[in-house]
Amino acid sequence: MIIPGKHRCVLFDVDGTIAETEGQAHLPAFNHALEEAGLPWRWTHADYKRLLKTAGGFERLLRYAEETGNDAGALRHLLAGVHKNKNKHFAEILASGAVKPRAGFAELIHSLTRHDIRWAVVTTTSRSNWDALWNYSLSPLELPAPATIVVGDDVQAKKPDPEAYLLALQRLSLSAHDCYVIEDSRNGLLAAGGAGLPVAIVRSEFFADESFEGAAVVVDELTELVV
Ligand code: XBP
Ligand code: MG
Repeated sequence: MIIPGKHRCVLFDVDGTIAETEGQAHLPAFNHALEEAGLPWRWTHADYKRLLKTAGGFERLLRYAEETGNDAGALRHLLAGVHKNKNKHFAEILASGAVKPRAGFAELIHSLTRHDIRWAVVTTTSRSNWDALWNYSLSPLELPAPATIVVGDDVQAKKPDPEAYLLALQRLSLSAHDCYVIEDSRNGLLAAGGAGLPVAIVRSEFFADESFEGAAVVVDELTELVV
């Protein structure tokens, strides 16, 4: 668990951890963008659960193209446009106020602040998606700003590669044993674990039944991590 006096920063994953953005915003935004591109693909909840094993929305589209027997290389340009449009629709959904942070998120940040523990963001989603979540869902909470924000645009390799976590440690000038990670997916656990960081898993809509072997603790809600 998070230990005041020992841990100096808690690194938060975004999608599924801070808010249930995958089901509430990314999935409907993908389907909207696919429709607007004139593609017949529509993703069900079950399709998306499987596709989420691939981190990165663009990479997810390429994988689906391959799986369905399409020439992913030939579709690259089209799918880059679909991905951009998906993120536009994602921001529109967030702007509507439909996506709230998970229960206990603000309480957890305030409890960390009381113990002089900072918080940071380590996600491989696009920068624009983090900005939308911050502007529309989180800024009304009046939280202290994150110590650093690492997004997908900052790295070459997305989770489960540890690059995003290693970059966060470098920016924070902290070592792995000074920090603690909260993630919701196996890819996130592998990424943080690969950087030598201890990880708490908070179960989320799409990843609740994944294997979390190696996690320090697995909880259902962020409230259980309040210090
Ligand atoms: C979450 C993801 C992201 C989002 C979509 O990454 O896999 O790809 O589903 O975001 P993390 P983009 O677990 O690091 O938050 O479309 O911007 O890639
Ligand atoms: Mg996640």
